[in-house]
Amino acid sequence: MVLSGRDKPKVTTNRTVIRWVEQIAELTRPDRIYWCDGSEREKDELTAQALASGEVEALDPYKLPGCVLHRTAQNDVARTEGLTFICTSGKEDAGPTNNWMAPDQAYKKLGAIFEGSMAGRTMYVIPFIMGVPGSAFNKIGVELTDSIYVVLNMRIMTRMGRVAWDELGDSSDFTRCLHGKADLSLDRRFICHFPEDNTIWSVGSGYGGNVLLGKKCLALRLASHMGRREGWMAEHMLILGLEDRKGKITYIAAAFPSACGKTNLTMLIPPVTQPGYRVWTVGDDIAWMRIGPDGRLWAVNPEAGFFGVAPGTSKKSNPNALKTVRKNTIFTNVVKTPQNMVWWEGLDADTPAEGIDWKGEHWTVDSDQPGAHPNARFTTPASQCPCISPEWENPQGVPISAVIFGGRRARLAPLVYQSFDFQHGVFVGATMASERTAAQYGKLGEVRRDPMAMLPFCGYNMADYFQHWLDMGGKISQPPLIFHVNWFRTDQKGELLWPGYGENIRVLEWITERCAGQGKAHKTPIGYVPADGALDLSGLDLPEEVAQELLRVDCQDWLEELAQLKQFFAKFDDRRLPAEIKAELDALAKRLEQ
Ligand code: OXD
Ligand code: MN
Repeated sequence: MVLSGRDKPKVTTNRTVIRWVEQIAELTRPDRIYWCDGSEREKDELTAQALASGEVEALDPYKLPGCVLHRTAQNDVARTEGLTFICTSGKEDAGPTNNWMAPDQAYKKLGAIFEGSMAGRTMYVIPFIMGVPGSAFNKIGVELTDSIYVVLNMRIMTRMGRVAWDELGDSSDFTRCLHGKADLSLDRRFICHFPEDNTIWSVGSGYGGNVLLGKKCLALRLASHMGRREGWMAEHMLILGLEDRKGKITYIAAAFPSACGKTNLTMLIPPVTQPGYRVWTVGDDIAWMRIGPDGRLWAVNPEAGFFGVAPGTSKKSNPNALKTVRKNTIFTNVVKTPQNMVWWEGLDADTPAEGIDWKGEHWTVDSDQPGAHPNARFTTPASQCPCISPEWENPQGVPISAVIFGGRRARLAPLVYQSFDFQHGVFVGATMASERTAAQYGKLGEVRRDPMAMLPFCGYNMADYFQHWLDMGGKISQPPLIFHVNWFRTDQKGELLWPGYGENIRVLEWITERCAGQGKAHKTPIGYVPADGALDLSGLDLPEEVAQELLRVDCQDWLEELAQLKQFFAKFDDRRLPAEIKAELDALAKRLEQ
């Protein structure tokens, strides 16, 4: 098919892009093709169209200027990991933790669903940059989609439009991203990644994590693959700068599973008891890290916005996020109040007596159903965040002094511990686990192993991924220190022991002290925990026995954990699993037995 008339692009002359768009249009047969330029006028026009079609709804234009509300289909509210595939020629290259489909079979299967699926619809062509324009870290993608919601979200989450066409020029080096809503049925929903072709096809969903293809699909699944090939790392990590009382900023990258508080931690406001500290946000979800000329690891946030979990976001948990979302934000699956404001469980303010819930139905505060979906989201520009780091768009990134791994463990893991060295740190990351949250389908609360919080996002065999971490460690002359945190330890009654939120600064303080060669620690079989008195607990009403319980390492519990770890690692081909991981397992067993 050759594009003609209004379907012809005015924004690019890139032959490879045009030929590919023609090819996809032949398959999906849209009524028209719209080439995005990223302008404000385009945003206004598309928003007006989306309002007219009901795809988004208006909110109070004075209190929430530039904001709209969207509801997904009821069967389409989270990432569908069971329908997400890595399509490499060899099955073993996807590994035992990914779903795999042969590339030919995947193109055929999804091709049949895409066929004619855009008839009566517009296909939007969205060029986007993951990374900062002009940075050597950049990757460029072009997403074709039949969803205006996707276009409006991609405007916030990426640098898109003319800036991306300019950056791409005539190059054929871009990720080919195809998304179609098709009929949104679960049995015709697939999210397929083709690392060997730099291609992503996603069909049958309208949920952000499945359809904003720059985010999880490109910036993690494909990028992790690219990073391995090109010698860098794509990680599911927030990036923050912690400024101390002397004005020194230490940059930290931290991996937590989805919906475990990355956005809250990266926007943390220290309590009044900890004056002089300040947290600067660089990113809340993804870090691309390379070795700099100084031998340190430098990290860039490739995104331009936050796609954060709304429920639980409150003045207490994250006042900076609430300030960020006051304008130019897309709210998905939250409650709409009669005043055209938004509300969600855990907002702890302005609770409406009634409203329209995430399903679009009348809802009252006495309802036994939540008004907002537990995985309701806000999509908001990072530039609006009050604590955005002045370095967040630095094309070189920021130097990382510490890496934190964390999970939601009611019992096992102490509040914080430090690995013995980089290799042991890789093992700590590889053995991460967390209780399941609402960001993915499945049973809530169940413990699942989630190495480096990358289980759903690693685009290749995780055994090779562990090896890549170890190889990178061998090349970084000034490696970051590696820590593990657990804000979620509970007592016998299931009550959280640690106050969390802003008080987490106390743990970050100890971590930065360790990075500066200070901060006292005590050696345990699993790593270094803060020595008595090393964690600043002043002004915190925490009984001594609770403080001790938070840092306790129970060898019996860890021996049970060890058995589960062995089971998890047994999933991998023994020849592929790095010897260093096996050595660390043995070493942990020995230390525990002693
Ligand atoms: C996210 C996720 O949306 O991890 O960031 O699910
Ligand atoms: Mn995430």
